[in-house]
Amino acid sequence: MPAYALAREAYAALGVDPETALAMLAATPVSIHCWQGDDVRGFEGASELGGGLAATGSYPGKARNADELRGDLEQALALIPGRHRVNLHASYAETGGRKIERDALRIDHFRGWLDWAKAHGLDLDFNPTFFSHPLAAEGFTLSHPEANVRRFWIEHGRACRRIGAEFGAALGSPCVTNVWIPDGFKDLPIDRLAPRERLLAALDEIFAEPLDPAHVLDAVEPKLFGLGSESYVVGSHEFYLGYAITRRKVLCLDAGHFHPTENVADKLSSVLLYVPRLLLHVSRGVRWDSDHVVIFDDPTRAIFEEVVRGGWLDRVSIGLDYFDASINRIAAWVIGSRAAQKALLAALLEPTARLREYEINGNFTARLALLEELKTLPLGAVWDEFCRRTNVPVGFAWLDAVARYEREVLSRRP
Ligand code: RNT
Ligand code: ZN
Repeated sequence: MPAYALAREAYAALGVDPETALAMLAATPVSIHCWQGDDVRGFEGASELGGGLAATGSYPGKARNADELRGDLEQALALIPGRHRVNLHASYAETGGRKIERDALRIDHFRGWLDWAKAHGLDLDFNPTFFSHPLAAEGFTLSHPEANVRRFWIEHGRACRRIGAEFGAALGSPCVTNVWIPDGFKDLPIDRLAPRERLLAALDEIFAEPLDPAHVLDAVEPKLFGLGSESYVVGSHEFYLGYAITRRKVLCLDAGHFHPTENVADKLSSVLLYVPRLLLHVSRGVRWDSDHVVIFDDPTRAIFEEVVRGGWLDRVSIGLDYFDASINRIAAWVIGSRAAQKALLAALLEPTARLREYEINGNFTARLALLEELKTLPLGAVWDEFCRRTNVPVGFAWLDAVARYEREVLSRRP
């Protein structure tokens, strides 16, 4: 009997139908971040990556322009099962060689991306870029003490929101437009309040224009600390949790933005009591917010288990956020996307009702015993079946395609 038929029987014995899980998996897009393809460089000719972000490694072949980046994304997408979204940053605008300031960006500078997305059946998400820019060099943007610096970044945020709304309207799927700013102090601040008051006012200005939530969903992303903002981050968790609750915004939870021992999965059931929607930045911090490639590990699995157990797939947007320059960048996209999807599939294959019943009845012995047995059920056979049905390589074979692309395309980039 083929492996998938055996797997179906194994799951059926626990009251789980893998067909239902596969249908849910196919219907759940992952937003694939463009910035893994070029180490978060963008197309503005930035000499170094700002905002305390760091992509370490010097693997050859990174994309140098929009055509290369889109070509690389196409190769990655051909190896990732299902239908997905692509997540852009404002720094990936195509300005035809002319310098367009970030506060003057318009949908015209993203036509190339929009046409490409349409042609490939992809939806788009978006991010204003509040780093790698001279006006961010002092470490402050929306909370900068000078009004004219704040004004520039507010206008950038407003411009990006409109671009997001245009993406959403054109593609028929709301564009999650996510605000993350690097603002903070390396060393001990005296006034922790004033920068937060300024950020609050600036965000309210950015979001003042009424735009259709069917086209754009506003998200805000908190962080614990960054390189150069070790002592104080203006946009902390408490700041943005309060903001998202009072302004009815999407709260972004980046898995790397907490103390390394914090349980990010545990947060979902609390915050979803109060905020309308979550954006997940699926990432992997190793000792710090290092943005390693996502793998099928326990913290990632736990996050997806919570999403599925809570029935929140319709209130959670799933996006990837990592950047590793030490391995083939297309492989990095494929590994991380497939790992996130596997974690989601594993959660969808859980006999949750049964586990819940054990818990309600106080049968914690059976709860723990079954959770352990589930770990060695034939998840791999169901995953392979998904890849087969969606016409992407099954198993390790996908790496052959990446190796060929590296030989034929990446290795020719100086
Ligand atoms: C930074 C945030 C943010 C960025 C991207 C590039 O710590 O995680 O999401 O990684 O916007
Ligand atoms: Zn993030």
